[in-house]
This record gives sequence, structure tokens and C-alpha cells, in this order.
Amino acid sequence: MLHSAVINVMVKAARRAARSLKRDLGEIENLQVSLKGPANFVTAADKRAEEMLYTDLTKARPGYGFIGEEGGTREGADKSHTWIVDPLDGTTNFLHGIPQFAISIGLQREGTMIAGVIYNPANDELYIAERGKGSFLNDKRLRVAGRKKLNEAVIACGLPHIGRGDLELAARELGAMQSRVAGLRRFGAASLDLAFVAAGRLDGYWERNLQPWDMAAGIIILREAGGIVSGVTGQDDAMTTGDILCGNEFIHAELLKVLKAA
Ligand code: 2AM
Ligand code: CA
Repeated sequence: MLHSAVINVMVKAARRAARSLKRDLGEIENLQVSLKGPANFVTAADKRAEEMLYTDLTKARPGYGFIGEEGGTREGADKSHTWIVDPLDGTTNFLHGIPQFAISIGLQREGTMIAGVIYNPANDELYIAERGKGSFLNDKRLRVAGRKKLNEAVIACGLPHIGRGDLELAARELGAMQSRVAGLRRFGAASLDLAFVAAGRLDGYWERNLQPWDMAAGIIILREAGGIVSGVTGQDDAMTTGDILCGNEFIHAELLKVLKAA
């Protein structure tokens, strides 16, 4: 499968950072970090991966801006292009050796996502998309699932935890959703939740309080697979509010109704 030069740059950068994350995951699994504290170790792994991504992406496209989870915003001379990068999405999973985490690289031009790559080093699943050219998982074209009924749908969500988000609202939304769908899931890596909806594995997904780098690549991968993405009110923009709701056109509309009523 032939992809454009920019996608090749993104994939190469993701694979190099992934090798570093995999080595670090091995350390965690061997429990060699227990004395130093695994959380600090993961933060170091995260930072290392982000610096690799910054180096590779900036070398290939000098001047593009860069927004990363760890290093914040780094301006470039080219004000129209920005990389939006999460070097390790699903940090808690990574820390626990749960193989659901990813490197997420999005490219924005003039405020529009134009390319996205999400790579899970644990199972070698590589998702890519470019504006107008479709989405792919390991070179297989993706399309969202066609299910129209909520009672046949498997839906993923996010859960607020101590110190983050509105627990009462989440409880109401979960209760409402639970009674309507075939299955509710909580995987813990927003980028992969979006990629799973793009791949038709999940029928829909919503989560609140996310950051742009959790969503950037996933949004274009999902849109290019025919999915609908919005904020949780349906009008707002997820990248601005941090609240995201998605699915195929039918499930997206159904999820909106359930959340509005909750
Ligand atoms: P992270 O693993 O990179 O932190 C889990 O519900 C999802 O929410 C993950 O994609 C996680 O990304 C993201 N997230 C964003 N902000 C978070 C925070 N403050 N605490 C935990 N997860 C957060
Ligand atoms: Ca993240």
C-alpha cells in the first residue's frame, strides 16, 4: 500500500517511539522499577517517546508547530501546520501491563485535521488516515459498523475517576446507557476507542474531559471511515470542549438522545 510522504514520516516516527515504549514496558513487566516507583518510570518513558517524536517529526517537517502531552506547545515558523501528539495514550493501562495503549500523532492544517496515525506497539496495530483518502488498519480499508439499533450496539465510554470530572453526571449517563445498549465497555485509551469505532469493532463512544492530543488522530481516522464526531451536545466541537461523542450517523444520533435525557 502506497501512502503519501507525510504519512510515511508519521509512521516511521511512531514505530521508532514504539520500540522505546516496548523496552520500557518490558522493564515494568519485569518489575525492575518497583523500587524507583513505576509512575515516575512511566513519566520518563512518556517523555522519552515524546522527544523522539518531536525530533523525527520536526526533522522531516521543519517549522511545523508541535503540541504534545508532556512538553506542551512548541511554536514553529510555519503557523498553519501543527502536530498534535500523545506519545503514550492509555498511561494507566501501560503501567499495569494491559496491552491497550498507543502512540497518537495528528497533523492539523489551519485548524483542520489532515492526517492521523495511531499505533499500538503491543499488538502491532497501525491505524492511518489522510483527509479525503480514507482510513486503514494495517493497510486494510476501514468502515464504521452499519448497526442502526442501540440495543444491538456495543458502546465504549470513559469514566471519571477521583479528582477528575463529574461523578454524578457520569453515573446518570452510565445508568441511562446501560439499559439501552447491547454492551458497554471502558478500555482506557481514548485514541484506540476512536480507532475501534472507525474499525467497526465498536458502534459508538463518548467521553468527557479529554485533551486535544487524546483525540486529534482518532478524529480524522474515524471521519475518514465514515463516522460522525461531535461534542456531547451535538453542536460543540470535541477538540475545543474536550467532550466527545461518536458513532455511525444512526448510533451518533441515538447516543445524543440518551445523554440529553440523562
Ligand atoms: P492518557 O492515558 O494519555 O492520560 C482514559 O479515560 C483516557 O482519558 C485516556 O485516553 C487518557 O489519556 C485520557 N485522559 C486525559 N486526561 C486525563 C487525566 N487527567 N487523567 C486520566 N486520563 C486522562
Ligand atoms: Ca492521552
